[in-house]
Amino acid sequence: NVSLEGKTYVVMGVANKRSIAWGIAQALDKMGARLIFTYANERFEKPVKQLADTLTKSDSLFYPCDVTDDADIKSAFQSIKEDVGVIHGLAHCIAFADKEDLKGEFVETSREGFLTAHNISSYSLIAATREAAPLMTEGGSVVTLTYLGGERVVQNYNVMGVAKASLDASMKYLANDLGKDGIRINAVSAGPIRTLSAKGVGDFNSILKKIEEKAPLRKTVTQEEVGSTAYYLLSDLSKGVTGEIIHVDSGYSILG
Ligand code: 0WD
Repeated sequence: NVSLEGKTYVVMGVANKRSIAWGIAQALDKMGARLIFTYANERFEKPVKQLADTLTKSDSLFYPCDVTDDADIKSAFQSIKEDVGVIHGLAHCIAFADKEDLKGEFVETSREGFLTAHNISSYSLIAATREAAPLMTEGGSVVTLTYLGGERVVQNYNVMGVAKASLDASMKYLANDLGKDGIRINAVSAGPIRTLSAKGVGDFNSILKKIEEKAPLRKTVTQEEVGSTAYYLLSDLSKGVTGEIIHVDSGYSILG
């Protein structure tokens, strides 16, 4: 165990207690980190603050940050700089696609739906990392969340799969840029977990069922399992690791 006492991490994307971001926040809190939460809009302010009240540490900070707006991202990290100065890492747990693009045939994807998915789910990593990196003056680590649908075709995942492929490649290019500043960036490819976002994916139940039947571990993964791998990537335990995708998926991705 490597303590995160004295370290500060920004967690983007806690919507409710089922959010994968919340699993990451709990794992970091358990190891003694101070947490900073950003949320998309006022609607999430109260629930995020209520969740943070259940953490062991009570020094969390909260900032609105709609990742479709460059000015919003800039001002959130500017405020974080003024309020805490140095940060040690960032967990990017944000994605969105229109529901109608998460079912049926991929070939029907509209230009607008394609751009929305890529804007929120992929470009946001680049924009947030650009603003966060200057605050990581003691070195740092960024983690993003991806999914198998970016590596191969997963029924109904459609445009989000293509956005995840873009996210994965962005993560690698960012790793190459940031390495010289002592900043690492990696992705966790999580198995399916029932969250608010997952509700949008057509026939999500059968995706979960397939994992229980076929994955080597014969079970779906938990937020806690994703959280502890994110902790590993955000801590010095993974000091030599950057540009990597770690599958936390009960082994499902090794199957043909
Ligand atoms: O099965 C799953 N649930 C998997 C999820 C498997 C593999 C990967 N993932 C990924 C998702 O694609 C996403 O990148 O994990 C990440 C987190 O998703 P989640 O935990 O499944 O879903 P959810 O709880 O709905 O969180 C998504 C967040 C929300 O949080 P906040 O508090 O920030 O609002 O993305 C947010 C959404 O509101 N979000 C935005 N945040 C800022 N600006 C925006 C936006 N414009 N749009 C959506």
